[in-house]
Formats: sequence, structure tokens, C-alpha cells
Amino acid sequence: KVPYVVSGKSKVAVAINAASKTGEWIKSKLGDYKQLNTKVSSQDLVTEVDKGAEQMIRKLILTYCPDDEFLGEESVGAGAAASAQAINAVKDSEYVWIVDPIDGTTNFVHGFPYYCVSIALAHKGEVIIGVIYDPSHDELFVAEKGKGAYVHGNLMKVSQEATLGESLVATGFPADRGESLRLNMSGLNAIVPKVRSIRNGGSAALHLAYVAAGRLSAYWEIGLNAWDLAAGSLLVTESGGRIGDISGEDYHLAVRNVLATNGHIHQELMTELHEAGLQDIPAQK
Ligand code: 2AM
Ligand code: CA
Ligand code: CA
Ligand code: CA
Repeated sequence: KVPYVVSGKSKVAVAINAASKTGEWIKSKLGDYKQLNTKVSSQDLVTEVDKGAEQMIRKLILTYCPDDEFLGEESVGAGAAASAQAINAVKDSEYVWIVDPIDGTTNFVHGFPYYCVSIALAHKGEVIIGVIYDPSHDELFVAEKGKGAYVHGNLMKVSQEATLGESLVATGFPADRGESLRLNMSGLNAIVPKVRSIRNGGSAALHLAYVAAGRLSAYWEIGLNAWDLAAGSLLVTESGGRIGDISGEDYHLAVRNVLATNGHIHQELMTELHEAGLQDIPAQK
């Protein structure tokens, strides 16, 4: 059974079908793959399912949109330099699909049900479609620029919390064990005592979808890539939230250090993070 297959050949229909079909296939491979490989460290995992899922999405999309460009995580070399170069090459493209076949591979590997397929379409550097599918919970998140963001067809709206004290926030721990981790721990130290509670689900894209759905008040993380953030960025803005670089810069495809909130607590959380040393984050290797 493949849920949410929609008819039509619009780009959003193509994205939805690719995300839901591939998500179901990924779920069917839980605990059933032969090889677990690491990229740059034992924290940086990749399986044959990540690669198979990316191939599946590429084929599903390019069959219907043969003139569009395609950027997938598993086709880019490891490390920040390779991903910066990959984004630079497509940021002015007419149409480019930016895809994370499994966001939350560590969760997938451990059977922790919090991972997703993330598919974005950017037009001349601006994200115009964002689709995220979470097969464990059978949740499909869809946003189109100017048309709102939906989960299960229901319009999403960010949460109303206006202070950190009443907020549930999320972060992620960087795979880079050097300065990025030290900075993140400094941020955690500062924020944990000020908020209602904190979560690390382990999927950047799902954290953004949860901010959009009003389930999280905010999310920040250091050292991410375009495929982690592109689809979720549109979910957040189309549901009334705010997303940008922790430094305060507006969101664009090359943002790596993300702060996404319901809007109301954006400034307060950003100020706290800056005071904790996250104002100018050095570039990762
Ligand atoms: P992934 O599962 O697609 O690799 C969790 O904190 C987030 O960090 C996830 O979105 C995860 O995406 C991403 N991530 C994991 N390893 C990473 C690495 N080595 N560099 C950058 N991001 C990473
Ligand atoms: Ca990865
Ligand atoms: Ca990812
Ligand atoms: Ca991935």
C-alpha cells in the first residue's frame, strides 16, 4: 500500500508521489540491509538504503521533469567543502530538486522511528515546494510557496508560545566532534534552564516539520546542509514561522547553522544563543 499517491503531473504531485513511495520502501528495509558504511566518522553513517532511496527518487522525479536539475545528498562527496561547491553549482538554476533520501539515518539504522524523506524544489535559488514524508508515523507534510503548508491535508500553523519559558525546543548534536560540538554544548547549557524542555529527535527535516506543525516552538542546529533544510524551510515559513541562520541572516540554500522558530521567540532565542557564543560560528571542515 502506497499512501497519498496523487494524480496529475504537477511538480508537487511528482514530489508527493516520490516521497511517499520511497518512504514506504525505506520502511520495508528497516533492519534488512547488508552493509553499514561510515563516511567521515563513526557518527556519519550511510547504508545501501540511503543510496537506493536516492536513486529511486531521482528516477521518479526525472521521468516527469527531465529538464530539471537534481541534487541529492548521496551524490555529493563528504564534508562541508564538497557540499558548498554542490550548492554553489545549482543555486541559480531554473529548477533544481534538493533531496535528502533519508534524513535521520542514525535513527533508521537503530530502528528509532524518527526519520524521513525530504524533497524540495528550488526555482532560481528560492524554495517553492517542500515535501517531507515520515513513514514511521505515516505523516506527509507538503508546502507550496504562497499556498500554505499542510499535514495530512490539514493546514498547519506554528505554535503561539511567546517566551522561552513556555517553549518546547529542539536541537541536534553535530557529527563534527570539534569546535561545532563545543559550541552546541555551550548553547545547550544556556538554553536548557530557560525553556520548558528540550528534545533531540535526530532528524533536521522532521524538526522543521514539527516547528511548522506547532509541535515544537523552535529548533536550532549547527553544521547542516541544504538537503537537510530546504524542504522544511518552506514548511516553516508557509505555516507562519521564521527560519534563518543563527547569525540572523535570512534563510538561503547555503545556510548551515539554522534557527527556526514560531516567530514569537525568534529574537529571544537568537540573543541567548549569541550570548552563549554562537554569533559567529566558524566554518566546518
Ligand atoms: P542525515 O541523517 O541525513 O545524515 C541530526 O542531527 C541531523 O544531522 C540529521 O538531519 C542528519 O542527517 C545530519 N547529519 C548527520 N551526520 C552529519 C554529518 N556528518 N554532517 C552534517 N550533518 C549530518
Ligand atoms: Ca548523511
Ligand atoms: Ca540529512
Ligand atoms: Ca540523509
